[in-house]
Amino acid sequence: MAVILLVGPPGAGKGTQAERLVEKYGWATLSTGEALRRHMGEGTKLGIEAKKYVNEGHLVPNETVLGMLREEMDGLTAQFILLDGYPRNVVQAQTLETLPEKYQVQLAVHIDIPLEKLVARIEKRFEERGRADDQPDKFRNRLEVYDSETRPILNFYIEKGLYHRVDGEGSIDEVFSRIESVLKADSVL
Ligand code: B4P
Repeated sequence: MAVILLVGPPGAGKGTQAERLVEKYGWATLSTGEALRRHMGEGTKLGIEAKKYVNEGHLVPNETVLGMLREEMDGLTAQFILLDGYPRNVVQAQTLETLPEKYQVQLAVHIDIPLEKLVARIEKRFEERGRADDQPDKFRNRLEVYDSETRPILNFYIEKGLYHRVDGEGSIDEVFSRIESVLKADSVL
């Protein structure tokens, strides 16, 4: 077992591409955003705590997310785990390195996309699904948090030789085949 990270700004398509990879290759996926939304929907203690941060477009405290991540990861058995939305800052990236060998990162795939494209996608998703954190002012917060807290993890993985950039513009199929090329080049596929 090994971990493949999908990294990118909110709305880059991490969740969308993870779903496609799971469908085609039968891997496991774990989205911290989805897991937090599930806890929020079920009104668990963790969900009530997370809601204050998620709905404002802020990051949930590291310890809260880590506890949830460990719990979710321990139930997975696939050859690869696609981690979508974790790590979100350098401390989370360092924390991931302290987990057992089977949870170590083999590859960090950065889905890179210009800001204007993200805004259009999220506006569309807000109209369709009404996610509280997709409201324009909350979404702006999420982009700022991405720039200040999450972007630095790209360098963290560049320095470790695990970083791969994928152009996130174009159709879902086009982005998917670019990700497949990266995975083939790294002998994951
Ligand atoms: P996430 O759930 O991770 O954010 P997301 O916006 O859903 O990102 P994703 O890139 O997955 O977008 P998607 O595929 O849906 O996080 C939400 C919140 O949870 C965070 O703000 C934070 O509060 C909290 N959180 C999560 N992880 C955390 C952590 N580790 N630590 C602390 N807090 C954490 O794509 C977006 C839209 O674009 C979709 O509607 C999709 O249909 C569309 N789309 C995708 N690809 C497309 C393409 N190629 N062309 C056109 N449209 C496309």
